[in-house]
Amino acid sequence: MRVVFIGPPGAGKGTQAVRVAEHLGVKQLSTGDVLRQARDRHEPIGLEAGKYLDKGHLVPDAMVVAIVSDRLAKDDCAKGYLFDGFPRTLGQAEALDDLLVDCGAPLDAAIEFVVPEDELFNRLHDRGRSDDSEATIRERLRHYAVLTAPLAEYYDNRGVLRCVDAVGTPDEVFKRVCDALDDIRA
Ligand code: B4P
Repeated sequence: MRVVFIGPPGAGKGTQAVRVAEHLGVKQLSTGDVLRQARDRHEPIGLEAGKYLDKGHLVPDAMVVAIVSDRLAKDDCAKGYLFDGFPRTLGQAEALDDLLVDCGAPLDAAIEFVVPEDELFNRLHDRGRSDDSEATIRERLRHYAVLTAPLAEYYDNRGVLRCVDAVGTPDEVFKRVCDALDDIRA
C-alpha cells in the first residue's frame, strides 16, 4: 500500500507510523526524523533545515520534496511505503502526485489524525523535544491550520481520505488506523 499520514504536531503520526508500516510490510519515512538527523549530523541540508525546525516553521517544500524523491527512487519503496508528516503543504501534495505519476502508482490512502488542541499541547509538553516549547508549539499549530489542514479536502476530493480519532491509547489508535486502511482496501 502507498499511504500518507497527515495531522497536527503531536497527533501521534510518528508513534503509529512505525507499527503500521511493520503491519503493512512497507517502508516508513518520517520527514521530521530525516531532517532532525541531518541537523544533528551537521550535514549541509540539516544546517539549513535546523533554522526552520527550531522556530516551529515548515522547512521549504523544495528541500523536503528532494528528500522524498530520493527515497521513492529506492528499490525498497517498490512494494509500498508510509510517509509520516509528508506532505504538509498543497505544494508538497502536488509534487508527490507528480512523482507518483512518474512511478505509475497513485496513492492508496491519506489518514488524517484528529486530536483536540489541548491534548496536543499536553502530549508535546510531556515529550519535551527541542521544538516542543510552548511558543514553538503555538507556531507549529498556526502553520498547521494555514498550510497543512487544507490537505484533508485535497485528499477527500480524490476519495482516499480517512479521518481517525487519535485520542485514546496507542493500541486503540493503531486499531482504528488499521480499520481505516482495511476500509480503503475493501
Ligand atoms: P514531525 O517529526 O513530523 O513531528 P510532529 O508533527 O511533532 O509529531 P507526530 O504527530 O509525529 O507525534 P508523535 O508520534 O511524535 O515534525 C517536526 C518538524 O519537522 C515540523 O514542525 C517541521 O519543522 C519539520 N517537517 C517535518 N516534515 C516536514 C515537511 N513535510 N515539510 C516541512 N517541514 C517538515 O507523538 C507526540 C507525543 O505524543 C509523543 O510524546 C508520543 O509519545 C505521544 N503520543 C503519541 N500517541 C499518543 C496517544 N495515543 N496517547 C497519548 N500520547 C501519545
